[in-house]
Amino acid sequence: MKFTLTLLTSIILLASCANSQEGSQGEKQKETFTVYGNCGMCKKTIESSLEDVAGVNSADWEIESHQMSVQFNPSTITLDEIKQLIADVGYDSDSHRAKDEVYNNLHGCCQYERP
Ligand SMILES: [Cu+2]
Repeated sequence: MKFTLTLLTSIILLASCANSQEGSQGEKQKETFTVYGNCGMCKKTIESSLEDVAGVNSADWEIESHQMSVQFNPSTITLDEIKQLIADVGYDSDSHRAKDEVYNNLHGCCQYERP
């Protein structure tokens, strides 16, 4: 029984390893969506929430249009996870809402009008 479990675990590990190798071959997806915010400080906070995140190749938020453009590897990270990371630092997007206490901790000038 224990042996079977170990065998199963190694098969799963091997399979996920093969998966991530497939992903590292430069598969890229580009998405644009709305993230609510006000200023250059928001831009910094929003963009740095995706800095050094595995699977994210680029992240750019435009102050004027509130448009977030991300380029990422969909086999490493999902769009949903990306939006959640942005919500975690206090910013609402078209589908994910930041927690009130995180929003309330934003700098006064960054407390954008919530959708
Ligand atoms: Cu701001």
